[in-house]
Amino acid sequence: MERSLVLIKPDAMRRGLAGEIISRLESKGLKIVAMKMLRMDNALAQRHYAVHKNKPFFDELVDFITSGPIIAMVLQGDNAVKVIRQTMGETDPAKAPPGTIRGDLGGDVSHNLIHGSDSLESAENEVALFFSAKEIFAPDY
Ligand code: D4T
Repeated sequence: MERSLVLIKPDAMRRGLAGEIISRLESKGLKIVAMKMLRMDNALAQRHYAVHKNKPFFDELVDFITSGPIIAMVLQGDNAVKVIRQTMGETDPAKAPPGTIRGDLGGDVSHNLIHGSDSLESAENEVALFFSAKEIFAPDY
């Protein structure tokens, strides 16, 4: 079983899509083992997106992710990282196929509703940025 970090981004919160996104992920059999609503500050955004530091879109990305509240969740299940990425669809919603969160709910490449860790290694690091060990439940509740 894997654990991965999901962020429901400010655009999804503003559009009232949090419930739909959570529902799609739970329906895939993923279990919510941690969850909180928060507004990321600049320092947390810089750490979370550190790999994108030199990208041309970095400042816009940090401004957007800190622009309003988000929901951070840890989801656990078999192949959680891959299942979440498949359920999200491609980064650019215009390229994401129907049936995926981004393909069905839209947006654009800078406002694409959801973040999911892209590897097991990133998942471990990202989960630790948002949650302490005691905030994460065992999945057999
Ligand atoms: P995240 O990291 O948010 O789950 O998105 P992805 O894993 O699908 O996409 P990514 O790492 O390539 O990009 C990180 C983040 O940057 C935004 N972005 C991306 C942007 O604002 N402009 C761009 O041109 C690109 C490529 C969207 C997601």
